[in-house]
Amino acid sequence: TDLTDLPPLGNDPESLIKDFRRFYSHHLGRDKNCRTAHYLYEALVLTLRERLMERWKNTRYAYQDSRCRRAYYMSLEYLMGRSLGNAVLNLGVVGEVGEALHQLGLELEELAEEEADAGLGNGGLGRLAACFLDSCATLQLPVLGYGIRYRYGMFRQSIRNGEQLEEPDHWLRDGNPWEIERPEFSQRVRFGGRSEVKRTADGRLSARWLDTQDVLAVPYDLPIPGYRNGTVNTLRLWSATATDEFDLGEFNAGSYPESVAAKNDAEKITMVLYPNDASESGKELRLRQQYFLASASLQDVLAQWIGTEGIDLASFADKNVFQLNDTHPAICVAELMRLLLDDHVLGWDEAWEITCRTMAYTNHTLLPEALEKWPVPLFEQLLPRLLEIIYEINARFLAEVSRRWPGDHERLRRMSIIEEGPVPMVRMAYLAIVGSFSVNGVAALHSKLLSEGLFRDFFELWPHKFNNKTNGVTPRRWLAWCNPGLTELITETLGEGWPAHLERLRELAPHADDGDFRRRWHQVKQQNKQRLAELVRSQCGVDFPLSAMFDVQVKRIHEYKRQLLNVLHVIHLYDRIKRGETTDWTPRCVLIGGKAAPGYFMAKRIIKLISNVAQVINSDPAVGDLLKVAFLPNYRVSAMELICPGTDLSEQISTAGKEASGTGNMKFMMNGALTIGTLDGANIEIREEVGDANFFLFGLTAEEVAEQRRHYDPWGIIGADRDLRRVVQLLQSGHFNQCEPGIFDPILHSLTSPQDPWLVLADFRSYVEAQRRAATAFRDRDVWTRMSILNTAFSGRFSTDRTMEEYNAQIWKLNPVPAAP
Ligand code: DL6
Repeated sequence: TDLTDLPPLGNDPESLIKDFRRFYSHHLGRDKNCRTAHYLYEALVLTLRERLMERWKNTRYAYQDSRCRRAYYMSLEYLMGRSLGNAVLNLGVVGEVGEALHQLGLELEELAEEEADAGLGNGGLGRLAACFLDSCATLQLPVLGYGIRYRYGMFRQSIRNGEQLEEPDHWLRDGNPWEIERPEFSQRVRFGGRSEVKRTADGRLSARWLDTQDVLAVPYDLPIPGYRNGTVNTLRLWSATATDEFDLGEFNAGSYPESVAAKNDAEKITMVLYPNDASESGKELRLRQQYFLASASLQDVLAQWIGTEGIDLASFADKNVFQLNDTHPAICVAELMRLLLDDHVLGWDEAWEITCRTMAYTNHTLLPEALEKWPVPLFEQLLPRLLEIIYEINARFLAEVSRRWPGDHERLRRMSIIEEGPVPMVRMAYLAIVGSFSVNGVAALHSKLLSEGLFRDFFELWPHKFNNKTNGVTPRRWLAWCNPGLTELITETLGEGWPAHLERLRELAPHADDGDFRRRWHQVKQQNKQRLAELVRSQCGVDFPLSAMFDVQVKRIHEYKRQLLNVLHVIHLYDRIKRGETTDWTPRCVLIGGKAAPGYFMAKRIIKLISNVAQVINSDPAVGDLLKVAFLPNYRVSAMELICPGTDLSEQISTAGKEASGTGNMKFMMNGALTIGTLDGANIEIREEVGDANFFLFGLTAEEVAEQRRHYDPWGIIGADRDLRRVVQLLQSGHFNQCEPGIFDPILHSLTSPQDPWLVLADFRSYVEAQRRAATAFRDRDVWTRMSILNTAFSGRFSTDRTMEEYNAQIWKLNPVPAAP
């Protein structure tokens, strides 16, 4: 008998209420005296999870029965945010759940607030992984996500005296009702020890990895529901724990606690996410995390293969593909080789062919400091067998380079996976390129710069490997769920179904000329601004008047993203107000938010500057409602769900050539915000889609940036620009740090240095002019609303459904597998 063969569960409000009450009372053991909403939230999750379980099992069986080719998304980060609203939406039960809760005197939005954000990522890269999973499930692609179940996710940011404080994010404190622990699929991961190579009787070399310290990887599965299609895919997160073995020596010597202490060491591996978006180099624990994910996941895939296909790996590469999310999981290349050579006893050529046919690598940054390199001595001590394999991969690779460019020693040095130097380093990006059949960037400009610059040598060797896959965002979370007002208006206009066919938003374009439609669009925006204003009031204590332009920049704080340029413009507006230059003024509320890496001094100082400038401006009665400024603490996924629907102007102002793609830019566009931006990352493609007339472009191009850098003269620029001079003088005078002398000197120094890599001042004038154009357009409600509608209408390309279709058509080559109803 199939124990799991159960009658389907009803989705009508009565069935939902019955199950909800049963979970609340019998499963969670709560009664009428319970005072916290948390258990109501949990009972609702369990009610929905039961419904997901059926579909989850059916999806697994469908994949298994069709013996389909599968892809695995390998990522150290998944910025999932909350799951409740998304599950309700994707299950297609928004109305039914709303009705059921209404009958119980409850509200979905309130219960949803009880959920902790799953903040297992830093920013764009981790959130992209989460959007990809949603789209793969929606497209019914057999894709499984592998990641780490960090006990502590991205730190919680609070602001005290204008400065960032970090607090641990203990997101699992109240448990996680979505996850299913599956200890039966645990894997052993080895560290340390030594490698011993021997020649076997048949003359082959055989390696053994001995005297290792082992850790157990225990998987926790999270359901990833597709949009109203019956599919539920899996995100499998690994948690580290000690193996069961005692240290018998210690145990027999009477040291029971010492013999159990290994548990702590093992658990450290998955204790905390590294809170740095531009790479944490040289930290042993970080390398342990990377290898832990790679080894556990690859062993899991091989074990499943053997379970269903047997020990013959001849067709393994036809049926499996691994997408490496940046270099963080690049050690997969060497680990798959190790597993195939040492555990599955394949020869080198056979193992290498499988590896190169199954690995694909995505690069997410051009910033040199984010390109991971590991010291060879660290590798040798932690993963000695892996280092041997990397040396062998490198030797064979360099032989190929030599055959292609005989005698070109400089090129060999440049391309070697091992960087020479006082401490030799393993270049993880090169390992990923050499071991993959596909290398992609995340927006057209970024991919071009990769093949022309950073990876040029590799492009010359293997042009066929290189391709572009422009990022996207999932329209389910980033429009249908987060913006119910607009969703209702769009559904009324286009009918159902558009969230899974986002190109259909184009049909909104003709409605931009309809006055009544514009009026309703504007009304929705005002309601969303109201929600955002409430957030700002409660979090920052600042009142944002709804008639003002809401001008927003939320993202990690980084010099290349140029929050400083935004601040310079704010100071310029303040200076204009103080001088009485306020004819035809557009009132503006500037909101900035984002976390700084805890060790990034300049980023933290930028937060302090924003806070101080906000304090001075907001408390100056001469400014009043003409200008408001706020720094929003603890920017995260759930905050963005309120922010992007209520934004008028989206700030995407990085130095051209530095932002690989950006995805916040897409969320804002989808929700009808207009972009002020440079020709960087996906901004370029956003502007192409929506047209120059509906985008506020400014600044140097990537080529001009490279050119300017050679003769950059910030003092010359200051001298030639009266407005900029006043701004710099205000900063120099200590106007924003009257009781804190000198604290902004490092910022002034950086802005005025000819070495400033971000060329902030070079773009000041054209930024101010673009801001003026935006302000003028905003004053005409019809003009602005028309542009807003067109931004949403032409945002269809930025659905991750399109991105995933491209990955699938050109890299993964999977067939969609519908789940049984
Ligand atoms: O591809 C997702 C996202 C891009 O949209 C951003 O432009 C880019 O900065 C970000 N990259 C990282 C780099 N981290 N590392 N390494 O987060 O990726």
